Parts: sequence; structure tokens; C-alpha cells
Amino acid sequence: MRLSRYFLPVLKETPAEAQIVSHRYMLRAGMIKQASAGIYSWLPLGFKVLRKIEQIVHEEQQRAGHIPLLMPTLQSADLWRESGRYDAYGAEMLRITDRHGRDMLYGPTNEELITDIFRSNVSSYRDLPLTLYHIQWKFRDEIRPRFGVMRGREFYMKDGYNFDLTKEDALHAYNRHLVSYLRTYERMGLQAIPMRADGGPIGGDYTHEFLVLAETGESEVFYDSEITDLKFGDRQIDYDSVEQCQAVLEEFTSRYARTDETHDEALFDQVPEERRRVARGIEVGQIFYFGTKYSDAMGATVSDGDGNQVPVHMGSHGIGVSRLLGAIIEASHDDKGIIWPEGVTPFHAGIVNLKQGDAEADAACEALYASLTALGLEPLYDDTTERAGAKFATMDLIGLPWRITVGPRGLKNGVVELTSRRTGESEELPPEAAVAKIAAIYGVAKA
Ligand code: P5A
Repeated sequence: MRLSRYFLPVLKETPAEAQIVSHRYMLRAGMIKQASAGIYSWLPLGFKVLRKIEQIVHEEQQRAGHIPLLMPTLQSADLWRESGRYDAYGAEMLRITDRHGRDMLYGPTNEELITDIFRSNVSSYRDLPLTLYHIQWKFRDEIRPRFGVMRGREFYMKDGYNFDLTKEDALHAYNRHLVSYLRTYERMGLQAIPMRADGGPIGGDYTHEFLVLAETGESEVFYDSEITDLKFGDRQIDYDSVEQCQAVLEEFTSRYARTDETHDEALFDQVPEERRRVARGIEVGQIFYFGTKYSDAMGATVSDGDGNQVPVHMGSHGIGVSRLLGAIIEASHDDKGIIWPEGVTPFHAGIVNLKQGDAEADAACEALYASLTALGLEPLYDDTTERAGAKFATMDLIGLPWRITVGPRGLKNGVVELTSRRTGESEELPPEAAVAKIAAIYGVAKA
């Protein structure tokens, strides 16, 4: 993409309404624009990162064997009356009446809708196990939407639902989600710690939230500091293996880690004092096992092979896809702007032309642009006539992990400058070597 043809409305001023750094930078970098309280338009740069995060979520869900589908945002109130949640959900549910006077709602979650799909189509244990998921907009009329995409009213969520014959099978599905979530967050450069939590309006009493530690997080958390040493890394897991998934769950949940909803002082006191931590965290996901809560209420049963009709065991599993943008920025920024982890960066590298209009500099930039593009990478080429200082400030603000700076002086010596956004370190090297280095970082072959 050439900056002169892009739509990147960066702001020089810090917007007064933004209280936390991720919200400030998302507004300043022209990623989002508020449409009304807690509801945002996703401008091109923000939309690009949202799509990258969504893609990682899809890949990891499908790696775990979960099947994508797409359910609507508007739902009929009738299903929610069956489960008993139509009244129970309260003021957070946005209720709508259509022209025929039918009660509708903008879905805050999809347990009822998916249970209805299941009961209409599945009747035998032979079709289990089954996990279906989608990534779709949700609406919760939060009393205090704030911090930009962090607590929106309209937000983008991956929500998945498992259907199993037995509790044991459903707990394997739970563990499989825990493993796939660890992988998912690490690919985004995040450490998200599973912590025992409360079922809230979704239900069940076996649930973990995934928290990214950050001072600006809305949840108070209590944990054993040893837990922060755990890394999932690049281990290969067989998602069908009950033992392997169970082992990961045990490894990542055996130390004390709880949100304030389930915090237990007496248990916490058993953690050696020097390892006890009280901190804040951003909830980027939550997994639930709630047994037959919805299948009992809505009559979702299967034949069990022994001539009985039994209610299916279920769980649901959510990732806050739009909230993740905020969480990643909270975890990765400096006083100049965002620092995108390579896994989610909107563009792989920036190209800054220090002297637009200089034939040699222009040609060198065009050649870099063509080489990176040929590798399947997406560079953002600042081909405007702005001053160098302004170009650098924009690149730092929007946080591309790598910048190639091209100017007549370097070109005389046959070099360009490659700079890491994270470390600020620069090196001078021939253009082809800069391209090779970026290709290696992103794991793409140089033709
Ligand atoms: C699990 C999937 C559920 O709704 N039903 C389907 C279950 N869980 S949850 O914890 O309530 O939400 C899942 C994740 O969505 C994000 N989230 C939000 N993001 C932005 N703004 C909001 N107002 C908001 N509410 C929830 C969180 O990341 C949460 O973990």
C-alpha cells in the first residue's frame, strides 16, 4: 500500500476522552472512530488488524477440530424464553420489536440459537462429539462502555459451543479449548493466564477466564508468580488425545490464579509469600462447562446407543476478538506509539522515502516495494512529501515492527537503513539484504 493512496487519518492531538493508552493510540493512529457510545467504525488500519486477529482465531479453532458456521446478530426472543434467560439477562440485552410486533434482540451470546440448531439436526450419539463456532458481532448494553474497544457495547466475539454425550467428553472439549486458546494468544504475542472465575449469566461453575496482566485491566486478579514462567511455545498437541490436553490443563491451572469473583484468601495464603501477586488483568477470553443447563431447558437430546434419550453436555467458549486489539496495545507500546507483534501487524514493514521526488530514492523505494510484495508481504510505503520527522512519527505511532529508510546519502554507499520498532536499533545494509532479513523474520521464502 502506498500511503498517498491510503486512508490513514492520524491525529496529532491526544483525544481528551481516551483514558488509557490503547484507546488513545487507536484513535490517534486512525484505527477506529466512535459512532456512538461503545460503538465504533473500524477504519482501514484498525480493520486490517481486526482481520489478522480473526484469521489467527480461525486457524487455531480449526486446528483443534472446531467447525465454523455463521449465525445472525438478531435473534428471536422465543428461544430465550425457553431457556429462561429472556428475563434473567436484564438491561444488558438490547430488545427490539419488529413491524409485526415480534420480540427480537441483538444477540449478546448464542447458547440458545446454537442449541436450537443442534436439536433440529442431531439426534444420535454417533454425531458427537461436535464443536461449532462463529465469529460474529455481539451487543451488550453495558452500563459503562469505556476504554474504546475494550468495553464496547457492540463488539466482535469468537464464540464456540461443544456438544458431547458425557460429562467426561465435554471436559475434554473444555481442555481442548484451553490448549487452543493458549496457542492463539501466544501467536498474538500475548501471555494470557487462565484463572478460575465465575459463570455469571452464561452459567455453570466450572469456568476459566484468560487474563492479560495490565495495570489498566478491569479485573482484579490474585496469582502465584510461578505461573508467569509458563510458556506454551511450539509444542505439538494431538487435540484428540485426552491425556495430552488434560496434561496441559493441569500444567497451566495447578497454581493459584483466580479473579476476585472466586478469590479465596485461605488458599492464597498457602502460596509462599514472595510469590503472591495481586494485580490487574484484561479478560480476553473465557471457557465454560455448564453441563445440561441449555439442553435440559430446550430439549436437546440424543440417543445414547442403549435405547435412551439423554440431554447433551455442553460448554461455551469465547474470545474477545475486538477487545484483543486493545489488550495487545496495552501490552506492547511505548511513548511514541504502538509496537505490533509480527503475528498481527497490519503491514509487515514500512518504507520511508526521505526524499520523495529524487529519482534514485524513488526508484530504490519502488524496487523494495516490488520485492517485498513479490514475497507475499505487505509493505506500507510512505511516498508522501512530508518531512522526514513527520514520516518517522507516523510510522512509530502506527507501530509497524520494521522500517526501511531510504535516502540519497545511503544510496550513494549502496545501503538503506533497517530499524526495529521494538528495540529502536538500526543497521545499514544493501536493499536486497534488508528484504532477505524481513523475509526471514516472517518465514517467507525469498525467490
Ligand atoms: C462464551 C462464548 C460468553 O459470552 N458465551 C459464548 C460465553 N462469555 S463472555 O465471557 O461473556 O464473553 C467472551 C469474551 O468476550 C469479550 N467481551 C467483550 N469485549 C468487548 N466489550 C465487551 N463489552 C465485552 N464483553 C465480553 C471478553 O473478552 C470475554 O472474555
